Amino acid sequence: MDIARTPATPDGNFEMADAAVEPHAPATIRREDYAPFPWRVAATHLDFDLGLEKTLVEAKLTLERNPDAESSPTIRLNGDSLKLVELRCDGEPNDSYAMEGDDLILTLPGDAHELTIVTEIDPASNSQLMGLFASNGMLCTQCEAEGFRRITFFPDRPDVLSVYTVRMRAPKAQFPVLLANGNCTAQGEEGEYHWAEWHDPWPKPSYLFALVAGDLVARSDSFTTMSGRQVALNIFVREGDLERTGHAMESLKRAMAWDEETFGREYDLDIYNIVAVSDFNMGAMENKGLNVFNTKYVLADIDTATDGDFDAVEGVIAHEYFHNWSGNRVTCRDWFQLSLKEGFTVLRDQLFSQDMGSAPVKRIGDVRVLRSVQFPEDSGPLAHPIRPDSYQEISNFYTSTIYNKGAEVIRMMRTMAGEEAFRKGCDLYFERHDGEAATCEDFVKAIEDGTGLDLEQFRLWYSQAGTPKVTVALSHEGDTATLELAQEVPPTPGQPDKRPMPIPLKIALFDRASGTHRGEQLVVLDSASEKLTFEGFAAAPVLSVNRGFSAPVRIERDVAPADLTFLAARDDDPFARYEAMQDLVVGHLGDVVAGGLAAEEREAGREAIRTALAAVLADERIDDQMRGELMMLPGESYLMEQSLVADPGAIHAARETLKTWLGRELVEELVALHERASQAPGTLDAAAQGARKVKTLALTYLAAADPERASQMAAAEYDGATTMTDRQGALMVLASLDTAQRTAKLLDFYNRYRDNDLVIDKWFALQASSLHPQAIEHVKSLRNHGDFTLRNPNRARSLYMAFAGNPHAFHAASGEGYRLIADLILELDPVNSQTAARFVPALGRWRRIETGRAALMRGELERIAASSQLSRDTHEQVSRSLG
Ligand code: 0A1
Ligand code: ZN
Repeated sequence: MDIARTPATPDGNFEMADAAVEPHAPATIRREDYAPFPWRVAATHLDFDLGLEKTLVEAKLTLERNPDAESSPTIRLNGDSLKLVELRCDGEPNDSYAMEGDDLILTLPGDAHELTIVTEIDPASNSQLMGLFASNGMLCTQCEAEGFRRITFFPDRPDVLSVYTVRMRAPKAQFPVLLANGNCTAQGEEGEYHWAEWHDPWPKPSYLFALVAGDLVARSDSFTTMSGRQVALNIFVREGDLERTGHAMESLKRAMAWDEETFGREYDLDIYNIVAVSDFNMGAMENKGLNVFNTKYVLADIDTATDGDFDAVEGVIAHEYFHNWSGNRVTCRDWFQLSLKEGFTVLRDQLFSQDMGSAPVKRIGDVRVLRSVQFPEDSGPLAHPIRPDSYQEISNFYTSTIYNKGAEVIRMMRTMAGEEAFRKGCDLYFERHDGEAATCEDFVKAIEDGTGLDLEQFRLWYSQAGTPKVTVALSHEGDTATLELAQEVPPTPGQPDKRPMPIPLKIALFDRASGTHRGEQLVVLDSASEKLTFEGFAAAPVLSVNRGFSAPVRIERDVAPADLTFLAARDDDPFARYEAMQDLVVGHLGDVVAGGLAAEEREAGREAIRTALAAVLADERIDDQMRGELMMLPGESYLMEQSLVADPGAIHAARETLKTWLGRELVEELVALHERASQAPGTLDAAAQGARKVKTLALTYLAAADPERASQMAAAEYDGATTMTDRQGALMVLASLDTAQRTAKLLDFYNRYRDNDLVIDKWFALQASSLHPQAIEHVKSLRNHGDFTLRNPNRARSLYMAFAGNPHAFHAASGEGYRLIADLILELDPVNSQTAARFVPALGRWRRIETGRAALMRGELERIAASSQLSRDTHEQVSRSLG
């Protein structure tokens, strides 16, 4: 059907913004322009005639005017790359519509209409993996954020909620399983075809729609909810993968029980389906009653998944399940509110994982991710508040800031309110907004009303970007200890001036002699600076601050290395202990990189670290999981964050030198630890997992100190491994060494797992992230490996994300690493723009890197920007990065 003719009247959904932009610059969508949609879609009936290359979709929309919105004579139905076959209004063919870009604009005279829209799509050629796409012969959808418009014309915005009924028809042999949201209400056969009808009684936005058709098998189980309802649980996978779904199923049941106990949330359908798909842009998707998962977060057994993979499966299964309330029952009014569902759901999954395993180790891991990913984002050109004010492409805002900082912001409210009061606030939020599309403000208001906290000033955490810096100084005179605190929120793009925010800091003052304190206190710093006094300290105490990482801030404390050594050995808060250890190393490496250290100063600095690390290795009061955390040197990305302008080469060299020295100094202790840990069984209990963790860490120190010996040990460990954790750990060590064992074991690993995509992803990633001097060459030749493809996001990321996160290779002084990533972005962009755009931030950090490298990084960004074919995703990220 051809494109029509009437002038379009825009309505509703932000589209007035930036009307007069230059042809190349995509429009900017602004939060302040929000207006409710003029129409309601009371019911949506979808009829799919499914085929890999050709699928016909008939959509019937029952429309009525929205009394809460400004009336409009037209309706805008979003579309993206759609072929319109037929359009009827109230049963009559209609060709008086207009196209505005890919959107369809129709004039509707009455108050209620029924629209019938037939579209044709080609799932097999959908390499963007948004909308309906084919993966390994199955059909599957991804609609968040704006994928539904690639299926049919629709008001594709989260505040338009509709009740969906879906009918699918497909060749039975090719697609024996037909799934959609809600409950299956009817099914039947027609010769070689069969059909199924699904109905979801819960009104939902289009981004939660899902459909799956394929040759799949399921692991089935059931869960009885707190009110006694039976829920059928199914995890659908390809036949050969069924055995690896046990952990996911157990995780799901644990998550369902935990959400009842901890948040009082019960599941609300009779069936909960999960489908695993190998081609997927993200981790997983919370579609109502039909979660779609990247196989990476479903499949796990001890031979093919590491302990970390097991934890990740549990965490992501829980995350998607928790969305059923925080996201689905209460959804977002618009995409600026994304953190409303994501920040809250991340917090919920973090608390769940804390309860399932070691809480301190989980907390440390979460903080490590925040600091190595979110902090750099918050101090670079892509910094944005957890509730952004504008965007061009919403896919670019699925960021660590929205997710991880969003979770930290809610966690702070919980810390200030206490667990019980926080729960009351959450109950109130769910009660008030069930069935609605809500805002971050609605959430804060509910927490405020439910807890009694005054969150007026706290709301700044939603509107101001940037990681606050808190300066801490403790002085002592007579009987009094004085704590001086000051905060500074740095300028970020578009936000030159900031106001002080409430920063909840848990603190304790330790008596040096006894190693005890008088109790933890919560101090809320809500002005630019503050002075607090503490009486009754005859001797100067040692300050432990931001315990448990109670606020997502950067602490600058003027503290003697001796105090850090004290805290590293004695602090009763595990996070603070970890933090002291990190600070000790960060301080020393910072001094080394800055240069000018006298030999004795350098000696004293590393001696303090050696003493602290030796104590950690010997400490019998901590378990191996925690020991592993304390053994880890701060990552290079975090170290680079410490200076305004970083020299990645110098940081890498200083860190490697320290690791080598520590490995040599503590060789006996490390070998003993390795031996002791090697006795642990290949089981999944916490003690065995901890043993595996310290075993590999000990090897990494030894590899730096004595490569030949470590190579022998790693090869033996590889050969004797009964778990993927050990096998991968040993291979990781070998991959960084230039020894004959490296080649032999890499080949063995490949041959052993050549039929398992997820494990072959590890094989690519290990080589791309190795410390080997020829890592760049390896990546170049792996690009041409027969198993490499850009069409599978997991595979593309396994090689190139691992490489972009490998500082010594990515930041090679020649600029070759930057070129490699820029080439990748240009090649991947037309195939899968969402995935391509996710590589841009690596180059976007150029302002924080020394001038020589910065010029090379910038040059590559300019080369990308010069391409006339860029997607909106990549265009936005590149122009912000150059901006
Ligand atoms: N809501 C999902 C994340 C997600 C977002 C976009 C996607 O499409 C490419 C897929 C998944 C979550 O938080 O789990
Ligand atoms: Zn989520």
